[in-house]
This record gives sequence, structure tokens and C-alpha cells, in this order.
Amino acid sequence: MNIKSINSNFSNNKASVYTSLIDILENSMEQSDFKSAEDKSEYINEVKRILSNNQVNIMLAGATGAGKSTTINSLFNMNDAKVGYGTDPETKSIEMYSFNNLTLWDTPGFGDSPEQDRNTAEMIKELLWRKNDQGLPLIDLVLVVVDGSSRDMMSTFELISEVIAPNVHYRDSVVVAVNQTDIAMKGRHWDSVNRKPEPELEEFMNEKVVSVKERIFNSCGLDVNVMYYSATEKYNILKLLCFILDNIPNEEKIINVTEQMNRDVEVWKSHDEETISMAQEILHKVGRVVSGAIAGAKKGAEIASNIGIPKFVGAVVGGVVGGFASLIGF
Ligand SMILES: Nc1nc2c(ncn2[C@@H]2O[C@H](COP(=O)(O)OP(=O)(O)OP(=O)(O)O)[C@@H](O)[C@H]2O)c(=O)[nH]1
Ligand SMILES: [Mg+2]
Repeated sequence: MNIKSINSNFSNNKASVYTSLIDILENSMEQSDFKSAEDKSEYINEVKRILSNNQVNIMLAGATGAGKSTTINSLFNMNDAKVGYGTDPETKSIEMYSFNNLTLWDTPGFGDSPEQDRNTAEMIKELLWRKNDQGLPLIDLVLVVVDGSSRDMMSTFELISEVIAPNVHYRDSVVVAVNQTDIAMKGRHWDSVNRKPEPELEEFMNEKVVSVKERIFNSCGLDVNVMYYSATEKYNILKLLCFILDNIPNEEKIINVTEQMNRDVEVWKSHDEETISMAQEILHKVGRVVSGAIAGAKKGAEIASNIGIPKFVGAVVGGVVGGFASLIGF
């Protein structure tokens, strides 16, 4: 019943993994495990509190028209997002999309004019130096979106080496995602029926990944993670999500990103061997985070009842992981 309930939640746009997790918890625990109904609800609230305690902040940056906004729309369930500020079209500023425990900071496109670039650079620096209420860097991950169909990457390299690299706190937390794979060779070698590149285009993109990585390393010493995808064609979106989740420094936070995943199964369809093993590794992490929260809640809630945690932890973790797995087609 657990897997089934989480699956039906996935098909409902409004539902989240988080709500279903709580459902699964409710269903897996017998009332008799607790001294009272209050005990049980205190316990569930404690699990909720632990899981929601980790705000995730992701910054998107890149050249104008690279596809930052389109990418946000492909990855996340934008019905839940509210535009925070930056609605004035004249003065370009950072737009903030806020979900439950995930905030996306969409920075203005780089490369329009030197004056606008200086403004954008200042805003990005300020954001990278911002601290959360625990005094730690607010931004967990920087996602740099690159237009794979453009030969001119000067403004992207400048953005990374002069603005991002000197100001980023976690040196592993920069992901460079080369978008627009479908038109990278002017539309040639793109298999539009199967929505994936033909071998020639694949080779072209693999070379691009290597050269982008090398060029960034040589210019500023930052060893970034690079991958390619197509936001409009929904190609390699799961891989992009895996790169994001894999490079978030704090493992406990990944559940808050997965919670906001786009619920449209079409988005997550295409994947290669590498993506499958990355996704499996991430599913294990999700399992660890959930079971950690369950175990932590037992202490936090100071439950007098001697509930047998192992009795239902397997069902809950299995349900949550199974839910993700079925969404991404495993
Ligand atoms: N063919 C193709 N077009 C894309 C892809 N991703 C984005 N686009 C198009 O590129 C244009 C720019 O996309 P946006 O998402 O607005 O780009 P942005 O980076 O947010 O741009 P700014 O906010 O102006 O900096 C739009 O017309 C998109 O439809 C892609 O993967 N393939
Ligand atoms: Mg945009």
C-alpha cells in the first residue's frame, strides 16, 4: 500500500514526496506502538521538523539566453514557485523562486552590456557572500547554464573565472550545464524522434565538455563538473538533476530538492548508464536521509513508548525511494 499511495501522489501535481512521506509514516506505524495519539503525532511532527530543517539555496547563472529560466521550468514543479522579487523589466535583478525548503536564485543574463554585467557581477558576489541564520554560506550550489549552440563562450568564462570562482565557498559546488544540445550542430545529428543526439553530436558534445572543463580549470583553477542536456527537448534532465544532487555539499538537504521535482514523467525519461548509476547512488542517499530523520525523531520527541524503529523504517524508506524510482522510470 505504501508504494501505491506514493505513486498516486506523484501523479497529482500538487502533492509532494514530503506529504507522501508523512502519509507513509502514518500508515506504517501502529497506534499501539505509542502510548497515546499525542505521542504518535509528536513523533511525526519531529520527523517533519528534522526533514524541513535544511533549506537549500541554488543559484543559476549564465549568459543571456542560455536557457536558465527554461531549465528551472523543466526541473521543478513551478506551480509551487512564487516569484519573490525582480519583476521590474528595466532594471534587471535577481529573481527568487521559493518552494517549501528550496529557493532558486535566477540571476540576470551575462554578456548584454559592460554596465549591466558590472551590476550583475556585484549582485552575484553579494549573494555568494550572504550567510544563512546559522552563519554559513547561504548558497549551496551554483548552476552555470551554457548555451551549447553558441561558439562564443567568452562571457561565460569571464563570469566563472572572475565572478564565481573567487567568491564561491564550496569549491565542489559549481556545476556547469551545457544546454541546447539539440541545436549545438545547427540542428544536425539531433534525433528528434527519440529526442537524443546521434553519435556525431554526442561526440561533439563530449569534446565540448572536456574543453569547457579544461578551459575553466586553466583560467581559475576551479575543477567544475560539466554535463550537457537540452531543456526544451527534455534530454538528460535526470542527469542534470543528478549532477545537482551529487554536488550539494550537505547530504541532508537533497530530499528538499527531490521534493520539488517536476512531476511530469516525460521530463525524466531519457537516461544513459552513467545517469542510472548516479541516480541509484542518490536513491541510497535519500534512503539514508529519511532513516536518519526517523531515528533522530525518536530522540527529539522524547517518546516514552518503546517503539520498534526497525519495524517500520524499512517500509517508509522503501516507499519513499520506490516513489522516486518509479517517477524516473526505474
Ligand atoms: N532549441 C532549444 N532552445 C532552447 C533550449 N533551452 C532554451 N531555449 C530557448 O532559448 C531562449 C532563451 O531561454 P531562457 O530560458 O529565457 O534563457 P535565460 O537564460 O533565462 O535568458 P535571460 O533570462 O535573458 O538571461 C528561449 O527562446 C528558449 O525557448 C534548448 O534546450 N533547445
Ligand atoms: Mg531568464
